Amino acid sequence: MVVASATTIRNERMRAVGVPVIDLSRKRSQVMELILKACEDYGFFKVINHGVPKDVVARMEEEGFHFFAKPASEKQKAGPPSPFGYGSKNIGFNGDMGEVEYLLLHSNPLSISQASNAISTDPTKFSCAVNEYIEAVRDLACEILDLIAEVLRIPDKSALSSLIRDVDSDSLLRLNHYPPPGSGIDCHDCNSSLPRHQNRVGFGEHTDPQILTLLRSNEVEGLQISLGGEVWVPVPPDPTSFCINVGDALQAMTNGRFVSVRHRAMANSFKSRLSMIFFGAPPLHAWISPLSEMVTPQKPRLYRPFTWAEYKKVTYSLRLGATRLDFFRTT
Ligand code: GA4
Repeated sequence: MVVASATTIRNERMRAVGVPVIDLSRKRSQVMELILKACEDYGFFKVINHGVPKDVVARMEEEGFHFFAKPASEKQKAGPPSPFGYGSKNIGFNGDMGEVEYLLLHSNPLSISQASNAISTDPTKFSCAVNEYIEAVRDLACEILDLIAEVLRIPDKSALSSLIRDVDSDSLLRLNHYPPPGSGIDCHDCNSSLPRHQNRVGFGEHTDPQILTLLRSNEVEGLQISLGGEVWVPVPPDPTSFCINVGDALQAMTNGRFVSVRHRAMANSFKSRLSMIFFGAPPLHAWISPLSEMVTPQKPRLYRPFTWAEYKKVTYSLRLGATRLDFFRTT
């Protein structure tokens, strides 16, 4: 008799019923358990009834589409994205490329207001939309992190959320625009056997370095999550929900109990895809280390303590798809 492993059962469940969808308006205790399971099994889930106002999302989306519709020469004026601003195709500093153009912004209001001048002809309107959006998604991220702290029985219920609430938090906002093929930023791999529109990697596979990521996209598909190997699960687009994923820092703090999910974005659609992604991060000087409640004689410490600044330095020295947490393992 062949006995299916827990991983096989988990993967089959995901393939059969899709990604976990958690209704945040349900009973708190139920929501907590569902989040725990999703973070342990996949490091990924969707939330509905999340409380982020529709008009806040709509204003941010409108600003995004307005910017990306500009001529390339106008958009370049808001670049390069080192560290913040407009970028096209180049991701990071080590040669990673994708069929994507983007705006990378720090969540700090001062940094947003400085960046806005080169991004919009109405910088006040742009920065208001960004600040409101960040405030709303940061609240949602904190609510989820408080539920996580509670379900993990961490005595300080704001131990996780306080890191991204901190005024010095290094949280980021990224707007990724994946234009349809033939729209100017197209680089087809001629050796590929796949039809022209089916193999365009918008943003290559990677994990997010931060604590928690909140992604909202328009009605165009593209996001996929990895179940290991070459098994990719498409996440159906749903503009009313947020996709949440565990980042490397949360994997380290939970001593590997939660998994930082590998994901990628394809740019195969004939429609423009716009995703708006909040990366909840600690301040640069904050220490990341497995929480004492997560370390037991049966589950010894997997990662050595490190500062967020140290982690970022390693992250930016490596390629997009690197498993950077391995550099911080104790064994
Ligand atoms: C992935 C998650 C975020 O988009 C990001 C990315 C960053 C960048 O685009 O500058 C990185 C990538 C991301 C991880 C590895 C490094 C850094 C590009 C890259 C090759 C803003 C982040 O924090 O890490």
